[in-house]
Order: sequence, then structure tokens, then C-alpha cells
Amino acid sequence: MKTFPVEHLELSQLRELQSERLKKLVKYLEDKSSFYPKKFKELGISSADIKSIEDIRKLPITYKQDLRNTYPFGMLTVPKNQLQRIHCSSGSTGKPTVVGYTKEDIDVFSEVVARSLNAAGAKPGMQLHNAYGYGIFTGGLGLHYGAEKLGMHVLPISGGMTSRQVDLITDFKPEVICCSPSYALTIADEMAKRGLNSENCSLKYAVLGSEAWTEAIRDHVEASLGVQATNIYGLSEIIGPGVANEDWEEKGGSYIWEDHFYAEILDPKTKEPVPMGKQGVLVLTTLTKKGMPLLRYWTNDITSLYYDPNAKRNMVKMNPIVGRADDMLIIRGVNVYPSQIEEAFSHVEGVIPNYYLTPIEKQQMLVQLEVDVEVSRDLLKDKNLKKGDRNYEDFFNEFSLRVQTEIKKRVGITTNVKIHEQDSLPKCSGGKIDRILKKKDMANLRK
Ligand code: DLL
Repeated sequence: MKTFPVEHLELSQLRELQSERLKKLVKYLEDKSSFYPKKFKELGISSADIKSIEDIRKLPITYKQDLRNTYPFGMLTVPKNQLQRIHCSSGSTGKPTVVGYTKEDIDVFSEVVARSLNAAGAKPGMQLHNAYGYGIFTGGLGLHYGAEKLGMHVLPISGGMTSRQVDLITDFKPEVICCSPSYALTIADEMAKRGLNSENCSLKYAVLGSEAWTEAIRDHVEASLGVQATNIYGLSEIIGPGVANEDWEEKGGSYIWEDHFYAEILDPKTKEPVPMGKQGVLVLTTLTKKGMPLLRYWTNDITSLYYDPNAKRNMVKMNPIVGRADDMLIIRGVNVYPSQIEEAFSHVEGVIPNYYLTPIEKQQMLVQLEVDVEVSRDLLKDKNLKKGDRNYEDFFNEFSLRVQTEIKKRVGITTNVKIHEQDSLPKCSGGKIDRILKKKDMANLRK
């Protein structure tokens, strides 16, 4: 059993450590950054104004656009030849954001991922089946180094080739798996088809992240693989995976490793801090990074923070990310995040949370949300329903009404729900999945 004493610092000691680190960081940026000194000047501040972590509010907010404007290496604070690694964010539009790591940064990265895996239930000696993508994406290598640091051994399988993944899980018997939650659904489904289930599968823990997910997926993955599934959160700009992780016995919220990453929640409009427990945009400061430290980085991820009085560790927890601020749909005036729809699925037995959402626009307004989701093959089998039978169509109509009612109850909008048999909607084939479709893609899906 490996322990991490820093996780148990008293709050006053933690604040002292954060204050020392922030003071040092601002001085470091004053000396080494070609970006921040200009910002400090604009705000009329200098390192002398930063006396404790409370003064973080005086510092400038950093946006993704700042990283784009300085592409590729303008945010580095060390000469490029002092880097040990470069990763990029998985942004789907425009230039990627580039992150440079020194050797010390890689050590911090491994340390926070080791802590995350430990919180997720993993132990030295266990095998990690690492199905996060290896490459410029931070998931594969991030989890790899962290697992080795914890004393695990890693199968660096990366994402994709699901059938081979299941062969190797069957043969090598790993205790821990990590991948995106939507890929965990795909793997679980392939395992079910081969007769592997919670009884005969070696896996005990699943460490899932890189996209928003909810209890609907947790319930399904835990039941089908017989694992305890926890959330791992992170982003390339800050370090990669391992900014935060749930504890496998507590769940519900993820510890932010706040000796390295100081978290604030800001109001998306006023950019002012919101009270503890209130939702807003997560803003993170890297307190210890050397290659490319960031002050108050606007993650665009919506969540809230809380201290859990019954928690095993003394660090702040973050609620599950409801979505990115730019993923919010406004359907007939109601704000909707895809994760809220996904959450509603967990309240209807038999729904497989493999789903797609299609917003329908009229006169530049979103007026309808089409929902395509699957029903479990076991449920159809239990009810002895087969395509072509008289009661098959009645069941699908009744089931879609149940899903629609649950969404209306929990999200407040009336949706048009189409139920599909399990296995008929496209599955996640590796990394993150985009669950929002264009109208023509939805039409293809329903052909
Ligand atoms: O996705 C790092 C990562 C790899 C995290 C593996 C966890 C596991 P990026 O590609 O830069 O980095 O994407 C970061 O993904 O701002 C969130 O919007 C989203 N995200 C990451 N983890 C979670 C999570 C990696 N657990 C962006 N829940 C972030 C919700 C997540 N969203």
C-alpha cells in the first residue's frame, strides 16, 4: 500500500504551501515568461503584490486563445532544449494547443496520476490495461508513467481494435482498466458477447475520463465488468489526466490535487469567484510547473467545488463536469447539457447509454431535440420480443415514452425519442466520442 502524506495536510498547512508556491511562481513568470509580464503591467501588479494564495484574484486569467496566439512555443518559460516532452490538446478546430514539459513536470505528472490511480483503488503489483490513446494526446503516456510510478505494470494497448483488447483482458487478467467512459461501454459490450461478465472477468477497477459522463454509464460499466469505476479528470494545458480523481469507496466527487493545481470557480459572465458549492467555470493555476506554467487557466468546464467533511483526504472535491460551456444547448429557451439527458437514462431500467442527440434548428433557434438511444438486448430477450412480432412495436413505443417522460421530468424539455436495439447505433471505437449529431447524420442513423 502506497501513501501520499500531502493528501492529509491540515487546511492551514495546505494554504501555506499553496501561498509559498504561488509567490515563487509569479516571480518565476516575471523573470522567465515572455507572455505574463505584459499582462502584469496591464493590471498594474508585480510579484510584490502576491503575498498569499488569496491574492490569486489579482492575477490575470489565461484563455485558450492566448495559447493559440502564441502558437507553438510562445508560452514556454524554458528554452526548448530543456524540454523532455511535448503534448497537444485534442481540440477539434483550429490549431492545437501545445504543452511543453520539463523533466520536473513529467515527475509531477507521474506523481498526480499515481495518486489518482491509488484513489481509484489500484495498488502496486496490479496490471493496468491502458486503453487510452498513446500519442500527442496526454491520456496514454500520462496514465502509463503514473501507473509505473505507483509500482504497477502496464499493458500499453492504446485505443481501438476492441476484439484484441478483449482477447488480452481474457488472457492477461489485468485488475485495472483505463479508457474513455464511452469506450468502456464498447469493451463491456464485446465482453458480454463473449460470455465474460462481472463473475468471470479479472477487472476490479476502471479509471474513466477525458469526457463528461454520468451515473448512467457508471452503473452500466460497473454491472457488466464487475468493477468499481471512478472518474479521472484533466486537460493537456494544465498537465493531462490526473488533475483530479474520485476515491473508489467515496465516489460522487473527484479530489483535486490542489498542492499542484489551485482551483477556482468563476461566474462565466462576470468572471468573479462564486461561493463554494455554486456552479461555474473551473479555472486552474499550475502551482509547480516549470516548462509552461499557467495562471488562472479558463478550462471552460462547468462544475462546482466542495470540501467533504467525511472524506479520507483533506483536499477539495469537484462535482462531475456537467459539460463544457460551449456544449450547452438552448432548446426553446431551456439550457441543456448532453450529460443531463444521459443522467436521465439511468432512471429507466434497460436503457444502454449509447446515445446521440440531434438539435433541430428553425429560424436560428433550437426548437427540438431528437434523442436516439439503445435498449438492452437482455431486456428484449427477457420479454421474448422479436422484430416482426406484434408486441415488438408496442414495446418500443411504450419504452420511448418512458424515456421521454424521464427526460421531461429531469431536464424540463419534451424530446423526440427513438429507441434502437442494442448494437445498432455506432459505438465509440477508441477515444472521446461526440454525441451531438447534425440532422443529416441523424437521418442516416434512422434509415
Ligand atoms: O482529455 C486529458 C485526460 C486524459 C483526462 C485521460 C482524463 C483521462 P484534453 O484532450 O486536453 O485532455 O481534453 C481536456 O476534456 O477540458 C474536459 O472538457 C474534458 N474532460 C477530461 N476529463 C474529463 C472528465 C484530456 N473526467 C478536456 N469529465 C477537459 C468531464 C473531462 N470532462
